[in-house]
Amino acid sequence: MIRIFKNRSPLIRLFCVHLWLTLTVAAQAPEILKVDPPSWWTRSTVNPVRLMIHGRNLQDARVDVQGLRIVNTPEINERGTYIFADVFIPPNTQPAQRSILVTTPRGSTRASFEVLPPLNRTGRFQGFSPADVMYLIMIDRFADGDASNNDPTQSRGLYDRKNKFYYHGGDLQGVIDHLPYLKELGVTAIWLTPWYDNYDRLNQIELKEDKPSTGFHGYNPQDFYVVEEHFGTHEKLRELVETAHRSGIKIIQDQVMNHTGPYHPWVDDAPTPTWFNGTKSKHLKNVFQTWTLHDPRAVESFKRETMEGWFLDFLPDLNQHDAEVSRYLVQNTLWWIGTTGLDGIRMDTWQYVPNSFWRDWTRAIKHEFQSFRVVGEVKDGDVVHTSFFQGGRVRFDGVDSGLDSLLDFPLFYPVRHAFAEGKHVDEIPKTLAKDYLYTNSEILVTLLGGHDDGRFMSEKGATIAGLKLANAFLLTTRGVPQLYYGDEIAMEGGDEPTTRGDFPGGFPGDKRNAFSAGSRTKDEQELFEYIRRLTTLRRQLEPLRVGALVNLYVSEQQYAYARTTPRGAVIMVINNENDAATIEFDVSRIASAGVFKDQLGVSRPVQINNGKMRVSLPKRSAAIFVP
Ligand SMILES: [Ca+2]
Ligand SMILES: [Ca+2]
Ligand SMILES: [Ca+2]
Repeated sequence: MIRIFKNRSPLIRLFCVHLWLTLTVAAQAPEILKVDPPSWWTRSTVNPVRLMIHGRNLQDARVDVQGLRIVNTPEINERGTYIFADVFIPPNTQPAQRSILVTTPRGSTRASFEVLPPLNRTGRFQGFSPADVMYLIMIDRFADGDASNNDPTQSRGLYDRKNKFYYHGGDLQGVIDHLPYLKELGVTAIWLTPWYDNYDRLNQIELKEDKPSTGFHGYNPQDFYVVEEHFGTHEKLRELVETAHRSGIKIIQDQVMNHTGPYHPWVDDAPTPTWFNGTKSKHLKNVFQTWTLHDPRAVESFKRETMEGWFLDFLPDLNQHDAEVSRYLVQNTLWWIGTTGLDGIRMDTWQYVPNSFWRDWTRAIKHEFQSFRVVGEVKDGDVVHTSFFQGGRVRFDGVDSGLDSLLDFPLFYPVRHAFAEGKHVDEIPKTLAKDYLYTNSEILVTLLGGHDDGRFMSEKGATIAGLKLANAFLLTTRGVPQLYYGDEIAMEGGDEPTTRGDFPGGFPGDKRNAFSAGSRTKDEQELFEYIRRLTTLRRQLEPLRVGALVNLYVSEQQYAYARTTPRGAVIMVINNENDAATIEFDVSRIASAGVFKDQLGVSRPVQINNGKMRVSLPKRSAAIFVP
């Protein structure tokens, strides 16, 4: 500046100073980059709604929303990059796009906020129950219904079907296109892996097999309010929920509240100083001492590395004790439900988030959507540990988390051992014997496969006969059965990347289409038909959905149990041995006489004599007996 002023006339100097001032002020004018949430509905239990306005030069800002009232003094962070403002939405507000005006002494700028009508509740926000058959879909790997989003402008170069760590093109349209297939299989609820917008670049932090990877799995959000561009749009998501509901299929959203992806903009510009537990350069690393979480003797500081440590040392751990974080996450959850009509949530990494936060979060959900249900992921084989996280009881920490359901990993491992590896089947009733530790074991989500474990068919010793037995057990025992996409056609994949293989026929250029019976192999077709038969029986026979589970007979490789209601009973017999077996057991509690017929075509009808049932089964087979 000084050099420019030298040897200039006073008039030119004056002009230069004026220009410099104008440019400086313009450079400091406020700018809005994003508003979370972008919309809300009238007559919500959340009112006022807390807006988080992200931008630049927001110091000393005043916020006005067209036709609505800001009811607090907005809080603004020191760097002037975030404003928190409470907007009140009177019940009779006309749904419309509203203009948000942010004014500072240096200028003003606008953004928009939409007031929506509340969605009609009929057939929406339904929750899930043991009457459902859930089906887990990894969106990117199921079906590509829209090739135009495979290599989007905002994230070029992340699509490569030959690379198992890149996007493969699967999307929400692909799920819509295959709803009839799922209906045919007997599915009534779909759990979709996270559809949040994940990072638009290669991940250079988490190398996979020494090479950069992508966020195709969905668990590394860069924006909690946007649908990933490889998967579709918010409109497409709404279309999926509506179409699924019309087919009698519910939608379960996979959410993550423990951490963000490594490239979330918050990492370099946190909305509050305590937004994360630590910072990118200084934080604890997660040590996964999860047993400390249910230990009444562990002091809080002992649990910190597990509760607040960053996963793998690079997934930024959100601090739910920060009131702004807590409020942001609660509203984010309600927004997805309230703007789409979805029915349930599967919550990732449940145990690494404080129970006190979950109490507030579950209360907020139930307050607005009474029938809604949540299943939490606590990946642990121990019932003592897992059951601690279920709600319905105040624990030693003085908190009832309010959590409805858990993924039943304690049952998952014995099921794999028995039916894939051929180990003793009695591990299953021994695990079920611990059900009293749960506040409600009937609502647990049971599974024999998922996206974080190798597939059933890749276990040592796995056979189609074993997989049929596993499905027979899963679809007749207590709980809400969850299938994993592709297990119904015996897909293989021994580890995390290969367990997430592409469904054959879901992608352009696939050699065959296993969605269609004519293209399935004999084994695939036999298994598909068997599972379809089981889901049909579960739908037809009330005891299989709501009956009490009663163990009738257990030996190393034979297991008999009943599902009973005051109106009827169904008796299951499983022979897990590689030889035929005959067993006899007492059923006097269910029937003293009469004939029971097998619904799976394995056993001849069985006559009950003096309250005893004698059953002969071929090797590795199961029968479902009804009077
Ligand atoms: Ca696609
Ligand atoms: Ca993205
Ligand atoms: Ca945490």
